[in-house]
Amino acid sequence: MKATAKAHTNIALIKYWGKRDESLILPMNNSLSLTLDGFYTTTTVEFRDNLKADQFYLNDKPITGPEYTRVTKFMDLIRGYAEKPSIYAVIQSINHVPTAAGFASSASGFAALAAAATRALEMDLSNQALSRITRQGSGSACRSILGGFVEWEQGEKEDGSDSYAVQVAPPDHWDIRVAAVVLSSKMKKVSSRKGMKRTVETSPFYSSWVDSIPHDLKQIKEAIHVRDFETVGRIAEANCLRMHATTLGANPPFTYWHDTTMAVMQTVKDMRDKGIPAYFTIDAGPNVKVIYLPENEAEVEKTLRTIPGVTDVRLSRSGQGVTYL
Ligand code: 2P0
Repeated sequence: MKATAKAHTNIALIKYWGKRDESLILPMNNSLSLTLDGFYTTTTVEFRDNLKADQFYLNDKPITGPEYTRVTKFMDLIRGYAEKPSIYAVIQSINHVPTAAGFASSASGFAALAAAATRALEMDLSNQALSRITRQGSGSACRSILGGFVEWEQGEKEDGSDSYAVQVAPPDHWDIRVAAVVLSSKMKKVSSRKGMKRTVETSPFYSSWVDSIPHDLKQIKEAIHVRDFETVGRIAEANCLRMHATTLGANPPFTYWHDTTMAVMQTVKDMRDKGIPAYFTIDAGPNVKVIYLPENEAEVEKTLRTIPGVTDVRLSRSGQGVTYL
């Protein structure tokens, strides 16, 4: 009754921003991401007969409080699916996702946890079924079940049975790279969960955001298929800007951007003016991710490192989906 799984984080090129069902974690729109090989979580789940509750260790430290509650509630869900309601586990997670790099470790974290726990319970699930379960831990995590370019289909059903991730192209389809630009700024103030909820409930720009998704998705999938980098980058950047515009219309308004965030955005545009194809995207925090092609790696990294306020640049390639160790 023991299994270990490894899952990578992912970066959304078409963002997930807003839920239509908060408890089942059903999104308002489809999203599309690239799974990244550089940042991952490894989780071991071992069920033991003598335990009266789960134990959760993150990077070898015992975890309590809200973080523990979120994990054990997710384990309850998996126990429910397995029809084994009162068997508890020791969960050991090692995060290779630098929090400072602005990646939500929840994506790789819940993907690795779902994979390890269901494997330990010998549930033998398809990727589709595993993605559906993972989604209920954290939305973006359902995309990390698969490698390469991945689309999370929002689905229409109230029970969420048609809301899961599908692979658009495998990692070896296209060597496209991502630089995570780390800023010296502090932790974000509005969590993505609270930020998207406030935006859905109060921003008059929200419906325009949702309306814009099908066109972005159609175009970006065509461009991924033919490896048209400029179209992929242009759409991803515009989609990111539109997502962030919804937060400015929220009540109370907010933004995840800092001054250095905008300095990085400007530098990326300047690189393009000099003929280097690079595009930015930003999640629910101040850090910036830059997508570029392998032949421009040295120049992109060097340029990003010169920006005042940038403390680190971490490079990553396209990564694979969940694996079992
Ligand atoms: C994304 N983000 O598509 C978007 C873009 C942030 C901005 O998914 O509430 O941690 O657990 O479903 O998945 C972050 O939200 O939120 C996110 P929950 P999650 O990557």
